[in-house]
Amino acid sequence: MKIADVTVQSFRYISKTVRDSEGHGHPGPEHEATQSLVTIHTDEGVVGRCFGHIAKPTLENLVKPILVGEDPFYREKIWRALNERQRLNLASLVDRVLTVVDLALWDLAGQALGQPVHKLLGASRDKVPAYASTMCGDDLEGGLATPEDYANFALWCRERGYPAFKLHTWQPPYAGAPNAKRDIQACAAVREAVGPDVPLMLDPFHYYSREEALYLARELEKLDYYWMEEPMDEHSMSSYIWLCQNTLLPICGPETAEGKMYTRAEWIKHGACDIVRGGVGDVGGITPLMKIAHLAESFGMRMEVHGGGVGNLHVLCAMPTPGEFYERGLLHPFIDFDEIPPWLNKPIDPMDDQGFVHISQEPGLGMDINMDYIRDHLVVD
Ligand code: LLH
Ligand code: MG
Repeated sequence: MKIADVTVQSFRYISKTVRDSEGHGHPGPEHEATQSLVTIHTDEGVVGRCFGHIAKPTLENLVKPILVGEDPFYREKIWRALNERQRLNLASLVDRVLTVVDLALWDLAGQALGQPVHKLLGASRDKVPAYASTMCGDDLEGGLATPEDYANFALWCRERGYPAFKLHTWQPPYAGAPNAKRDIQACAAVREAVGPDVPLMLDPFHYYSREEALYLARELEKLDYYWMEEPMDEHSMSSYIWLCQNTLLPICGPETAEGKMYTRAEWIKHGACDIVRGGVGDVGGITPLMKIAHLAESFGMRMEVHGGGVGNLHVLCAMPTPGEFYERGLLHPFIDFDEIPPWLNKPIDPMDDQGFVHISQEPGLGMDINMDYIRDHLVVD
């Protein structure tokens, strides 16, 4: 089997999420937005698909020359070629392109073999407990504007079945943000509301100073939080080593630092995290994320997966050691996260009332795509 072509279809949909000036998502007025579907075609008619975008020049000049004519089962070879080609093309061949290609190749393999991806990886489970992961704080009345709002929303999430809860607190451009004391007020209000037994996590402003991060950590120790992630710029690994040495609170990272499995190896080796982190979108796909999972296993360390989506769910169902939670969100009191997007016929991460997300047993990534919707809403360039 050989790869014959790679195509990108962009289509319109109505979004209820808006981005603030720093790029964080919040509920907002309905507006038109675009989504894309990447398809890898083979000479035998089998295809692999993944949602995500590849810009036309990157597709034509970098992706297709590496993929077309190649055996689609040679995922390692293809991933390595893309990884090497990034060096002189950092602005266009971004990690997210590697992610979408790698996920589409895993989907293709599953379609060809009639097996779901987590079973091709070596399955370890078929369901994963989720945690409710909030959007960042805002100033919307009844939204996530006050510590009490977080507490009320945590109670709602517990009712919905979520066994654990993570706060993303306030970030610029919101007035008064960042403010470590206010973050702790929200964390304390949530702990007070849900009681001592619910695992709670904090993901605050990502550019606090060492002293502010340590203040947060020491207060969260008192509130018996389960972990904190990314309170400082992750490019300063020394700051994270320092933080880990000064607190008993588990520090989870790196999340957004570039460098794929190489960066995660350095963080583990230097004691910059207690729980290692990565998601398919951060590290370039399922192929490198499984390497990080095995790295974590080899060091007797936990890995917590960043973000939701089918790729992360398959990795979570194939990880040898926990990976305790699936990050479900980002959630907000004004948004119905269980609403199925129009380009899918079924949800990709259905959660039961016990808080378990169940993986699809259909071949490949297991997405039930509404191709009619996509065809009817194509953006023609
Ligand atoms: O900054 C944000 O909007 C969130 O932190 C977001 O990146 C989210 O994906 C995250 O960090 N989850 O853990
Ligand atoms: Mg995070």
